[in-house]
Amino acid sequence: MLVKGTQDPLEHYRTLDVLRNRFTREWGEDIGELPAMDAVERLVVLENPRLGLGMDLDNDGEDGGAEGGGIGRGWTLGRDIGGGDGLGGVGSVRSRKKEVKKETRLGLTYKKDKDFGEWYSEVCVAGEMIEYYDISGCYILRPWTMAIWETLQAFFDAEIKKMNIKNAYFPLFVTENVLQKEKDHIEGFAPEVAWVTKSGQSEMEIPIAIRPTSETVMYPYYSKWIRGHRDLPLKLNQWCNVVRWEFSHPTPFIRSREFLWQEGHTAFATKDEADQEVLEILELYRRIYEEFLAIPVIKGQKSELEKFAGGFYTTSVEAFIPNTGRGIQGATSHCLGQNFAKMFQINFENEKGEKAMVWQNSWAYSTRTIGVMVMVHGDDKGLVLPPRVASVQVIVIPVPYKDADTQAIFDACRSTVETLCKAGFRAEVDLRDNYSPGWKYSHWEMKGVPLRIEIGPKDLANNQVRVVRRDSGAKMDIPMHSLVEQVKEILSNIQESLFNAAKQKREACVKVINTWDEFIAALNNKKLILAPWCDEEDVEKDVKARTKGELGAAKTLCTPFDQPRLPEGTLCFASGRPAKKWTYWGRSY
Ligand code: 87F
Repeated sequence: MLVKGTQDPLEHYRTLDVLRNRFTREWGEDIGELPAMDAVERLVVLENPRLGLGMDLDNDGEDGGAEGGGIGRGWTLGRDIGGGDGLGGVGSVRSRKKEVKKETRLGLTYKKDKDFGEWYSEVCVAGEMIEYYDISGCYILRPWTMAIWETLQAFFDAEIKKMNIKNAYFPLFVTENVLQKEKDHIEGFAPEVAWVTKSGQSEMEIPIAIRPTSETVMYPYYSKWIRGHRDLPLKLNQWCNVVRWEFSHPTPFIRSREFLWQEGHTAFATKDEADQEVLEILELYRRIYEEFLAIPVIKGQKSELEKFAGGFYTTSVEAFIPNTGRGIQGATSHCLGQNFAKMFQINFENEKGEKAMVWQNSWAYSTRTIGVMVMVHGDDKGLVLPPRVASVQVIVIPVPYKDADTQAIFDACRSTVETLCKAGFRAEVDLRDNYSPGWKYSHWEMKGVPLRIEIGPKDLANNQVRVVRRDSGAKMDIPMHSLVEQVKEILSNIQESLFNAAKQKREACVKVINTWDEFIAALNNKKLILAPWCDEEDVEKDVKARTKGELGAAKTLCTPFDQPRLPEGTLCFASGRPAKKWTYWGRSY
């Protein structure tokens, strides 16, 4: 939509060069002296598939940077940018003011609070985390995603190595025979197993399954490798992909048909050792969520109904998505007991020379972690990345002005990045000359970069930089000489703020209830429900049946290790029987 002046100028011209404010016919060809944008009051390029991002640009001649304030300003809240004017070099200086009200926006079509599902998909794509693929439920993980995954991987891999857990790699395929060994537990999962039935045009003699998890792939070899107590513990981990052919609504990261994970499989001589490891691993999962992704989680034990059927007991970290009122299992650490040892004959000769069965654990976290991060921190401007996992923590953007010394500004940007990188930050500069500063602000906001540094003529003159926080939009000028110290402090403050804000939001959703009526009211209010429960399987089944509906049934999320006091005589909210524990309930992903 072009308003005022020429009706349809884009029909005649190949490109609108917003950086130079010129219409062009071919790339780079300047076809006249008339500045293009002067004729335009408002330019809306919404959802233009060629441009990718939607734009709504107002010709107010400002760069969208922060107004007002000089050296020594403190943080100012409230944003006047959101997209800048997109006019680049023309009028790109903070001090220039015009009458026209600013209403510039480059961004998302959907709002987080209004259309959460659509917002989530849009933010994953526009933030360049995900690209949709032509097979439903399969997604391309773009470098912006993989960098986060690699950060989490580096942390976890180093931690498990300290625990003397070794990496291995087992094949992707498993025969039907071996898969069936686990048939009691596989039964419920069978529809999700994907099979290879053909090679070229010929049917395979024996179809082979693609691993949905690797118990059946690995344990025959555990049986072979473990002979005596000196072979124990056997502690292996593998980083790999798995395939589960889900039929419910696929969602990037959260429910995809192929995903990346680590799966740990360990075998011990004693239950005590296994028990201890379950909790050690669970603590690492808590740290991934809380220390890296800035997401609060609840550690606890799964109910009998919700545990891994093949295991002895299951522990998990549970996160919560306030917008949908749904819990989400963040990662699981299972004690398998001796169930698989029986199935796969994983025996050893103990110190007394007797035959014994091993105790086993298995544990996993997946790329789902990243989806939870997008859901919890993202906002209407796009992704919000916690500094500890952001592959770019600081983006430096030059804000040139036609009369200013552009080269000097570019040099200052480069040297700022160099200083930051030398100090150990992940910083980059965006020197592209085909995008305006305003466009770049929006672009990097969409990608969730925690901190933006703008350098314009005034900053150069004052030997300072302007920094803008992604989480709050707060702005501050900082003198060059204290750049490193201040950036360090701001980034660690952003990390902490994100966690605190997420925790506060979650806490506001927790509802402690005692009766069925309170339970239903809380469920309808999208709460994370903490209820006294008798811990009987039939009662959980009954609650599921009674809450079945369009939004999905309520179920137990976990029984938190951190138990509030349960006053004597407290009754189960659902059955009226004596309550045994406090348990979290809710709808979940
Ligand atoms: C889908 C198809 C076939 C989950 C499945 O949690 C089998 C399964 O066994 C299956 N979906 N599971 C449970 C996985 C249990 C366990 N495996 C190792 C873990 C941690 C890592």
